[in-house]
Amino acid sequence: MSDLQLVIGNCNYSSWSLRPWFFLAYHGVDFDVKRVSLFTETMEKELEPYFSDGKVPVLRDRELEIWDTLAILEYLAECFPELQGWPEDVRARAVARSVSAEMHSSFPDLRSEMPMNCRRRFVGFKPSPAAERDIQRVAAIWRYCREQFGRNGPWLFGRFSVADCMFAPVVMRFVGYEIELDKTAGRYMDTLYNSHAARTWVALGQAETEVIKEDEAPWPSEAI
Ligand SMILES: N[C@@H](CCC(=O)N[C@@H](CS)C(=O)NCC(=O)O)C(=O)O
Repeated sequence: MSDLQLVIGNCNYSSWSLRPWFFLAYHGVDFDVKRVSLFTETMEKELEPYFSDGKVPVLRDRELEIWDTLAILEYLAECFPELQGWPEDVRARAVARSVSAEMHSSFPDLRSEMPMNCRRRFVGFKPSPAAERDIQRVAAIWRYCREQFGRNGPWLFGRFSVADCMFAPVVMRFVGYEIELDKTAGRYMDTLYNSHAARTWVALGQAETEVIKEDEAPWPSEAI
């Protein structure tokens, strides 16, 4: 049993859960997972012992509980300095925090129109103008980070960082809703989606059988 326990929701749907899980899985950190089935009768009971107000993800480090994605990622970056959760350069780090905070607090139309659904392809999906604006903003962020700070590797800031974890669910969405992007953003998506951690998460989602009706976009889709 590990000192670290991460409480997550359904891998297929829980975009917030993916973020800290991705950090731990990418780095091969030893941690236990407690998975709860979102929006079921058992969910409330299972989350009762936690202080997080009925939401996932939650991280437990022995007796300490941390909730809310960005706070969990900040904590992990501090606990494992050797993993360099944030870029080393102060300017890159400031921008990494800006884009991570923007991801945490913005893109309402993208979120509501394109719920994460790792095991399906929404063929022919057409975003509304508002969601299209969110999509273009995300693509611009990826281009900006890659062009300004991405020289030392294929991730947003070269090396893998918390910022990549924050955008992982958006990559899942863009793949699922078949969103076409420019070359730079497209290459970044390939890097993330083809990483071992992302492939593992998608496989976990595919193996799940629960269907959350409210999280299914009203578009024709195909299973992958
Ligand atoms: N801002 C929170 C959002 C967490 C959140 O909304 N999680 C969803 C699952 S993806 C949840 O637990 N929903 C259950 C509910 O709202 O009752 C974070 O960053 O962790």
